[in-house]
Amino acid sequence: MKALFRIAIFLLLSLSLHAENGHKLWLRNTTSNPVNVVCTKDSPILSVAKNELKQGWQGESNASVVLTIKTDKAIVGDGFKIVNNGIQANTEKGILYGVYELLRRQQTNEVIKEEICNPSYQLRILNHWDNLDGSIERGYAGLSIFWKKGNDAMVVSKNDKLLWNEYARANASVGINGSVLNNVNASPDMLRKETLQRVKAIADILRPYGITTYLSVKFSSPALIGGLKTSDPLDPEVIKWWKEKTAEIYSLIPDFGGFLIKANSEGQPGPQDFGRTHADGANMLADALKPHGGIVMWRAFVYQTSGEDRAKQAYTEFMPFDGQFRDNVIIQVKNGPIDFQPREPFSPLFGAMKKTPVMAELQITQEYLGHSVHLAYLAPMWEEFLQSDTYQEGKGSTVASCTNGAIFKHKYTAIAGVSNVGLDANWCGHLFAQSNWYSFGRLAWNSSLSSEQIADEWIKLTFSQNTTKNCNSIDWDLNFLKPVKQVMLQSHEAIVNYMMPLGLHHIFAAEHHYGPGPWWAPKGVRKDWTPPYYHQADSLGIGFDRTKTGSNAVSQYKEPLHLLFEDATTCPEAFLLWFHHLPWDYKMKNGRTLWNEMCYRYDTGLQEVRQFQKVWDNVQPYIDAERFTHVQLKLREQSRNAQEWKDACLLYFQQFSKMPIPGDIERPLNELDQLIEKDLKRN
Ligand code: GCW
Repeated sequence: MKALFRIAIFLLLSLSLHAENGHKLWLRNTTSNPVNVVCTKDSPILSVAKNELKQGWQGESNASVVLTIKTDKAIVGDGFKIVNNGIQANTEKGILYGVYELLRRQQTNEVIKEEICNPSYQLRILNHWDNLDGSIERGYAGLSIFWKKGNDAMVVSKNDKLLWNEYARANASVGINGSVLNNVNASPDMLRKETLQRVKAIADILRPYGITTYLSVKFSSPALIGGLKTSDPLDPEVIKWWKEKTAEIYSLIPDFGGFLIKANSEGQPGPQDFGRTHADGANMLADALKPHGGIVMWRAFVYQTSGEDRAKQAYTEFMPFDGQFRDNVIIQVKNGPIDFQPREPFSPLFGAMKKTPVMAELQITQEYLGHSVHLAYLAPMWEEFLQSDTYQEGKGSTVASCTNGAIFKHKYTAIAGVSNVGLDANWCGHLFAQSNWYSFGRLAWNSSLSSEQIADEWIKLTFSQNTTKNCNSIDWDLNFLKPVKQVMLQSHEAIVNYMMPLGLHHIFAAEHHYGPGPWWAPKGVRKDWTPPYYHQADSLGIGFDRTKTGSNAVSQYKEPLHLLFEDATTCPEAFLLWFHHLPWDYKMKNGRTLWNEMCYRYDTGLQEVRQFQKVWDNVQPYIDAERFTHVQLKLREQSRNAQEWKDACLLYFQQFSKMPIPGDIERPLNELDQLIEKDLKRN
């Protein structure tokens, strides 16, 4: 019996050792050649760099790789230079990033030539919306890797350390150099002594990978945990409390990065509660951080129940303060003016705030893009955003160049991504969601990379062809890389098509932000949280009029964009119903009516996902069984969801359009009332 038991354990163990559960992310080279690393200096960061070279060297056996820290004006910040026998940089972090770049090029068979690589943004930061009880707001990959509930919540285990180490390594490998460890809907308990001890433990593990630790803080902390009567930012006691708290943090974490704040937004406290302004609040915290070299990232995600179009409010509220912030305050602005919708035009604050550094907040976690069920490669969406021309300083004033220091010279340049990482074995819930973590890092490092190149790299690193038996590289490129890349590149647009084509937005059912709910408008819920507020469908037509006959949000954009968006005939069709309310029989550029075009778009989205299923089934011979099945099942669910999106939206809007669904597309399969009922039950 005992022997049998042992054999069973052995079999289980060896199975789990070979399990391909995606935990290794894009860092999966298994064999390496011997290499001689030459570096005269030593430090924790340099040790990581040396080890990575030894573990991952794919170049000539016994080659010498020289790591040199030497000031060179052409190298900026933590940039580096690939030289013929190694890496040169101004800083240790530069060496680390150079090493990862070198190894990546070896693994993906890219050219390795003398070249300087400088980062687009100095600060490349992940925002974790992780709560102290271990749950994650808008997280779809399990519980938090940082926090947990229970009596041992603050105990740092061996496993914790191992995981944080792996997490740090993954970030460093793509150039991410900062992590905000907790939710912007922050608990005041974050700043308690016991919690800060755990923050210190995390920071100690992240540091050798060049990652700076930041925290989200609650504005009312002085009153909530400091025993003060107020949290008024101009009150001397409050100012003192923040100074002392900040000093306490720095005594534990000398290289602490600073605070991220959501204030006077969605019920969070802020300076306005005391009759003060965003500038008063941000500057008070900035003054506390300044002596230690820390920064404040103050979010501009604000909208009140004032009745003003939600899309206009951040601009209205923040523009008057341009130039009034300390130089260590950065205004953090979501890519679009509403809220991470499948597609939005860029927020008009980009390029408009000229005297204050502005950083973009992207959402890596798929809150509005099918959670971790739908395959959504997000780099094309971010590329579209970063390359959008704001025209603020003339043609070519792209969002990227307005935020990366190319146009406006501020002390800091930064970009943030809301993380999709959790305790799931594969970190991100969906295997392909890993590509979004990867892409965020790559774009933060180099905002001009194309989404195609990033997809190419990620596929090569993640599904290394070496693991595929009996397959040569031409075969692999043609029959795996190419079709899978095509699916990735098409995936975001497919979702836009079956969820919210032509500029429609926020028509999700309820709070989960997952399934369709153009009908959803329960009594008592804020109007600007309900879909009818956004789609405005009625017997006359559909869409949100943001022209001068409507909310005039178009006026927040600089010419020639203002006039371009104002006129339905010049407005890009991708944003048509974002800016216009148009009749159902409005004539599109291709001659179809608006209603017919909507029908075709919804159907196209669905057909695209059905196509993705076929592509994936065809690549089965090139991939391990576990990852194959994982994606296959997800795609099946996505197809069913896409069908529901199409049916729900077309049948619902048809009640207003009173027009038939064009005869050549597949008929709906679901009944509208059943979809509504299903949605009600779910909530
Ligand atoms: O997108 C919305 C989310 C909230 C989130 C908020 C924000 C963290 O639905 O869950 O809260 O935005 O960005 O502050």
